Amino acid sequence: MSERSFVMVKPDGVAAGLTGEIVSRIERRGFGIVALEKRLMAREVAEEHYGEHRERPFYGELVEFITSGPVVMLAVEGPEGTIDALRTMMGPTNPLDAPPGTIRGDFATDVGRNIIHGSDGTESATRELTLHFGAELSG
Ligand code: D4T
Repeated sequence: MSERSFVMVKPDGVAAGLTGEIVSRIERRGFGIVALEKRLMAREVAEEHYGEHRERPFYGELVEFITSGPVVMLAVEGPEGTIDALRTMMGPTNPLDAPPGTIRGDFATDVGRNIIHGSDGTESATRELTLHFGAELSG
């Protein structure tokens, strides 16, 4: 059984020149990169992407931030468990809680600027891959 996740280097990660480092870590770990694209996320797409946070106080800033510059979107494939393994590589949402060796623990300090996103389960992976790449890449 294989599994696909949606991974995104956020505008802060792209601006900091971390795209290569992050893609390299994912590749060296042995995961497959099925698709990779750098682009600006449209506002409507960002609102949909973060739809579950619509009622949270930081929603407006979240949408502003994610559309503030180009992002690098990836469809990443590996064996069952890949979605969770990628989240482990990223570290917790708040980079100050993220241990060294994780992407956030090595390169970020701010929860609102935490440089990377990865789907948090199979349902969100399918939803996000479909939203950003289309249904044919969703797994
Ligand atoms: P993303 O979705 O960006 O990978 O983040 P996580 O999956 O790790 O965490 P999340 O969905 O809980 O949060 C989404 C996004 O909101 C920002 N955020 C979060 C924030 O700015 N302030 C906060 O208090 C929280 C909880 C960071 C990630």
